[in-house]
Amino acid sequence: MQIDIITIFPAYFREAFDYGIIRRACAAGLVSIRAHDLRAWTTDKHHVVDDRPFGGGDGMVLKPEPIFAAVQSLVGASRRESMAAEKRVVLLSPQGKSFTQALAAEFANCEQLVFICGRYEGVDERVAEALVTDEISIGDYVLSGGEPAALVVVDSTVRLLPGALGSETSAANESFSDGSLDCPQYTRPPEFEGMRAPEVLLTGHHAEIARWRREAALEKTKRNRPDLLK
Ligand code: 9D3
Repeated sequence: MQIDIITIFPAYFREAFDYGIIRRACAAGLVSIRAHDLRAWTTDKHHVVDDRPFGGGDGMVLKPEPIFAAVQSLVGASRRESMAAEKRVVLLSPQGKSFTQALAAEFANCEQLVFICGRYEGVDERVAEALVTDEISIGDYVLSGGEPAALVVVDSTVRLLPGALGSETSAANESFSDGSLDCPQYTRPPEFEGMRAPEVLLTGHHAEIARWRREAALEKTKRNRPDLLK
């Protein structure tokens, strides 16, 4: 898989993929991830990527020309209809659809993902209208730009690539695929500052441990994420 990130802050991503599962996936050749400076696709002397909004208002809007040129050079097309189904052009924006595990699984089946990181007050809407296949938000809170959202989407997608996870874990048997959260985990010491790990976990009684874990996971889900049980 090829992943290209279009941003005015390429250095933000410098070490972001150098850790853990994502690093292993890159090293194994499952994916190649590159961050590109949007300014490389400007044609004016001062490499201007933004301009004032038509109709007035505060802040600046990312201009369409450098973004269309960037996608044309990275994908080989600058209209959504002329792109292969296995290529997706993703705009990270507060106005997007909510990102979900199901969409991460869809992205994991693609051959190329291009992420456009918004900044300022927004991105010229012709980008969303004609170029982008998926306009995505990662949740209902305000970020200062699309870059942290791109990290989140890339991380959750790349770990789903076949071979990215060790054989001990499989993406299929994770939380969010079955509608409840993971159970609480404990490790040594059995008592820490007066707090004991649940005795049942120390017994080696596998059937009782499994039952305790199911119930503890359900309790935790009721308390922290009742929406998952509805
Ligand atoms: C809706 C807020 N806008 C009102 C004028 C201003 C604005 C806030 C934040 C415009 C851009 C941004 C930058 N955020 C993103 O680019 C972004 C984002 C987010 O803020 N929250 C959740 N997901 C995402 S994906 C990209």
